[in-house]
Amino acid sequence: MKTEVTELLGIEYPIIQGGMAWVAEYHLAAGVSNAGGLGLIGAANAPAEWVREQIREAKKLTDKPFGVNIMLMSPYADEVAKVVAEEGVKVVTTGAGNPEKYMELWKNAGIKVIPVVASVALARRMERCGADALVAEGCESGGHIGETTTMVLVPQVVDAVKIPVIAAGGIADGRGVAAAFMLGARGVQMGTHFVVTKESIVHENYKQAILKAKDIDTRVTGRSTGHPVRVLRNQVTRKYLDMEKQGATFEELESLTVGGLRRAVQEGDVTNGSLMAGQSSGLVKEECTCKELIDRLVKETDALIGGAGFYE
Ligand code: TUI
Repeated sequence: MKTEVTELLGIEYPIIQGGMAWVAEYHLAAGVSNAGGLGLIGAANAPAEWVREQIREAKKLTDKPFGVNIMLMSPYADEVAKVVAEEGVKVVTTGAGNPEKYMELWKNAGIKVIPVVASVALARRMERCGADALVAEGCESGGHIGETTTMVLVPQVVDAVKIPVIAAGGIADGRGVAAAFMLGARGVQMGTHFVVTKESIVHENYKQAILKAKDIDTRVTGRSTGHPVRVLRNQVTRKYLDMEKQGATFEELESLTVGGLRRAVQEGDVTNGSLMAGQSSGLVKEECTCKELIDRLVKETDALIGGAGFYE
């Protein structure tokens, strides 16, 4: 599965792990990188020194390239942007914003920069300011999402830019990977299935909730506030969506979900916590190691399109 993305990043398979808040810490990132993909540490809303520590711990577990995802709405984004350059991180992905102001710093540090985009407009802008590749993330994804599905976003982004495009959103098996290649992607990013791996430190209750979820079990909260977030439905999403319908304010809605992702990940609070997960939850059937998952994805994809010239 040699593609422009494996060449660019110096990895074996063009499979990237999403930079999920609270979930994507160094054990998972190293697990994915050691299995031949690209693991990511999710900086999320964490302070820069936490990110520095995570980078140093990941380096102890793997000699392979790994990256850091910077969530641009974080109050610590400026400091984290400097830490990744200081620590010699090879790859940065960004989410939830426009990383333009950091581009020069990262390029000067030799970092490969891969912004996550949910629109053609931002894709074009990122190419112009020097991005090495893009993740085009459809709204099937978990967490903070855009408006457009993977099926229609990916080919439009592919048509709009010359740099390689990595597809994300709704991909959890070899059929999804093969489909992404046919849409013109040169790699995939997956989050939800990596939550349910042996290396993932996520609470067992959260993993079980993804394993049990069916096709219709996610909800998007926050459309009314301009911060749409896809999560598994539970007691708190029911209340949240009711309150949204009744015109609750941003502050009232925030008070329902503040700290909810941490409670779900660390304490296993699946009733009142925020279980960010994509629509691919319904495709996730069992927990396995990162290596088992990546080996299976490669085998399934090869059986579908190996030799058909889609990787080039
Ligand atoms: O960033 C993500 N997914 C995330 S970030 C996150 S942390 C969070 N926690 C609680 C509430 C809200 C967020 C959880 N999941 N994916 C990448 C992504 N980026 N999806 C959509 C976007 C995006 C949206 C608008 C990127 C840029 C943008 O506009 C930027 C601009 O200036 O046009």
